[in-house]
Amino acid sequence: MNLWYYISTMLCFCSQARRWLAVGALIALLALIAVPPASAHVGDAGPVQTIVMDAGPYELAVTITIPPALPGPLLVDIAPDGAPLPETFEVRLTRYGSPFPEKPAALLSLNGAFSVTTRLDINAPGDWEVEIVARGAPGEGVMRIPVTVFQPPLPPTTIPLAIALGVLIVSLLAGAAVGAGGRHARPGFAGALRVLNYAAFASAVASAVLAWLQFMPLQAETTPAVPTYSGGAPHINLLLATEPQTPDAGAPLVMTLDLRDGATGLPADDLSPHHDALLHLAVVDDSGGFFAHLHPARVAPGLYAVTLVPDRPGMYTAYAELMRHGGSLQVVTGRFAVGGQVQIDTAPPPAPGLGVRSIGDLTVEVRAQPAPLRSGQLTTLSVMVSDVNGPVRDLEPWLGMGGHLMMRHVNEALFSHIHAAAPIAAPGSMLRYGPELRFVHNFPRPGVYQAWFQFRRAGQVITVPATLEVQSAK
Ligand SMILES: [Cu+2]
Repeated sequence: MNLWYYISTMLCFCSQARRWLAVGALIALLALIAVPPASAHVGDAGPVQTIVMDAGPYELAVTITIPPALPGPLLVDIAPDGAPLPETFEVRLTRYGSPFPEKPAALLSLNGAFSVTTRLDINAPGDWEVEIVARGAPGEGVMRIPVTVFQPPLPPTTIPLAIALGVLIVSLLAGAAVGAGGRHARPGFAGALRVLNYAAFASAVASAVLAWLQFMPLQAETTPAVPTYSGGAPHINLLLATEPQTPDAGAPLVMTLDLRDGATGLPADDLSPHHDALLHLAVVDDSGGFFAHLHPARVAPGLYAVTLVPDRPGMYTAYAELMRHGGSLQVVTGRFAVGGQVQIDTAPPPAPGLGVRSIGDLTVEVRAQPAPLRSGQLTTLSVMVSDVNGPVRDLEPWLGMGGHLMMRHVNEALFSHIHAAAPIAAPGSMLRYGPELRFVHNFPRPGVYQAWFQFRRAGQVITVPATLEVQSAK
């Protein structure tokens, strides 16, 4: 008995129930193939992305989850990241570049919760924008987050596979109908059944081969491609403006950052999230006494806005750290002037050097290894954090990191942003850090550096300013 005869006999005499079961399984497989997965294009960090933005008076951490298949729900989770707290949120969705609808897709109230979540229906791949309007007693804040829902093109084997599976289903169904009621033994029916069995067997083999080809390359390309530029994305020019144009110390000012493509001059609206934000902004006055680490809200394509209260008159520098799709991190700067008087009650004294200082109810020791600091050598700077109960081990991730250190040289155009040498935390992680946070750096030049160590505890971001004197290399 040859193999072909054996298989056709098996197919011929398999029970009707088994045939129907096989048809059901094939239909389920077809449904699976018909819905290709969608995935995030933003952040190169997978379908879940947290974005921190300062929208008006509120700092909000928004976690967006791209649907795994289309159509599907886009999950938007909004968590205030400290006081003041808004009371309500309006959430709107639109295609990128189209006006937002008048009527919000969701109206949410915080009501004492840590966060609120809503689902927005996404029915097509491409670029979208999510608008969040936060309202409360201190006022209103707006942010607009660009979201790209990526849908990979169908593999070339999809249509042949669907045809092979279709032939398989039809031949099995026809075989079930022809062979019903014991007719498979009758001469005319037996011949037809044999032909149908051959068709079923051939299409089953073709389906198996095509299915293998269909799913193998998908596993190799789980990360969608991001648009890249030949030779890297052009640089960004920052146009900085303040409202009022000549702000006073002690009064709020609204800073707008207009980002333009260094080649075309058009708005640069392809920022890739990095460290939980599209844009990290450090604002420092020339004395180094004022420091703010902010995350301006995107309000329009390439346009970001943030509110801050400078505490002393003088010249200020804004360092904007950003990353374009297909580019690497870059820092662009802008300058602005503040008038008025020093706010004695809020302006902090000059920052101490290495050693112990008190910050609120914490004792923080700033250390350097090796000491004294010298340029051109690998140096570990660290903060040792303790409170009345001893060393602190419950420092929370902030922007996905255990700690941040921003530094600049007082006389040179040197700005650095260093992260603590510690594990990176995923959104919602329960990872805790402490008591020591270490930062590794190589000072390129001797001189005086202004430094700000930052970490988070009990939901509050703590800033430890320090003045570091770096001697010449030996
Ligand atoms: Cu930041």
